[in-house]
Amino acid sequence: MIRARICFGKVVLTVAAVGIFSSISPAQDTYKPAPENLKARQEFQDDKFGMFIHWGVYSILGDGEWVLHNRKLQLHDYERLPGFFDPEKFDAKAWVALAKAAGMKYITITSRHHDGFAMFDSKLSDWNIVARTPYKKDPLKMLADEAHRQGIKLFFYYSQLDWHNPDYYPRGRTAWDNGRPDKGDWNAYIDTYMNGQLRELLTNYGPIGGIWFDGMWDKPDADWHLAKTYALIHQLQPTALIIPNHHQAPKPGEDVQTFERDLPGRNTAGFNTTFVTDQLPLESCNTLNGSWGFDIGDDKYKSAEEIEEMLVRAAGNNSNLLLNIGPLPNGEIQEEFATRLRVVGEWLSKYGLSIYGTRGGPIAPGDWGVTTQKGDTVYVHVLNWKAPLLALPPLTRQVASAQELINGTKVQVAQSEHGVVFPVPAPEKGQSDRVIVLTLK
Ligand code: FHN
Repeated sequence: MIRARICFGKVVLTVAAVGIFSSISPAQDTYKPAPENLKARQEFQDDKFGMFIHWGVYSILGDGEWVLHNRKLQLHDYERLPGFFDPEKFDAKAWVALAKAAGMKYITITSRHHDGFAMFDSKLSDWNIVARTPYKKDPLKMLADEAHRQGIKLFFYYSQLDWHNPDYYPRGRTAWDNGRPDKGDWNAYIDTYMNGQLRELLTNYGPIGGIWFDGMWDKPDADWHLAKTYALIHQLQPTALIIPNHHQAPKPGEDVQTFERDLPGRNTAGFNTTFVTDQLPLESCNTLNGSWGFDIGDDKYKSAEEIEEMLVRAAGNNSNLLLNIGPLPNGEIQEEFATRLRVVGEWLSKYGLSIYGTRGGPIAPGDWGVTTQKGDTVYVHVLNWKAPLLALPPLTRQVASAQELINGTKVQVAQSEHGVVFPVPAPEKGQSDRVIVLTLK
């Protein structure tokens, strides 16, 4: 059911395709990460916890970021939304401060989602917040400046899938009922439009943490010119990490493997690969309630304890957690999100030692809990264990001493070739994690 009405007259390409990428080598098959890129990967792993933000003109409708597709809205109707998107309560300082209060070390925000609407000042098209909204300002610039001021990294989510630009053609799996036209120039879309916008994001916002790609799954067999795009990013900012949410095994030029609503190697969500690389940092993203973009009917908020457990399980699986909130259309972050995040931040001020800067520990994660490790220290996170003694598989190194993280109380450890056994304190009310610190000889 393709409707042939064309309503894209407003897409204006102002950058010529020829010449702008002439200095970019497409030799990504031989991609060797620059030393500063490798350092950025390590820092990323150390950071462990990030804030994901889905925010766009769709937020007005309070029905998630897929509302255009799900409600089969016509593009000319959807194009009315920017006319009343005026987030007068948006406060970059408060957003960054909240992320920091939550113990998050980076923010990943939608620079544009599948509706293609740029939440930044783009010269590639007027389908952007500065040109089309009464707000007329660039929130990503304010956020980038504030992130730099407060010392937190900023990543840009960028949807390769675009439901608005006619050159995103042939269409993929989504948005067939929105009056999109039946012709377009795919190469122009990728080489001129998308790469042009990426160049803006990597040029006009100071040092950024990286680009978080989404949407390739819409056309898994298409030629996305990845080598060219990845080379552009690495040339413009070698420290910027490429994080592709294509749900496949990592490809040359990518810097992080990410998993959606699942821990690495799991596929309960139904779209992740179970292949897990041991060459790249890992990240798992999830939602604080059930939605990415603001959904007025969604009150399935996870408790602070559930979020803490998600973070601990991610760390024990050698992964970061990127936790999403969908701000209101007026720019506010609702209290239901903020209060929970602050509680997690307080918890991290006590337990952060066992999370930040660690890697997955020596013992396989299980329902009982996980381990993390930093140098000679192993943190045993007991998450789901009711018995007074815990027996773990053998460690290759001797335990020199053991104590409870929270109060330093000494723990008696019995170690043999059969394993490591120690008592675990009874959990206190609302306690998500009991951490035993093992110092190895
Ligand atoms: O379709 C998107 C969805 O809206 C959201 O952005 C998530 C975040 O991981 N990713 C997509 C689907 O893979």
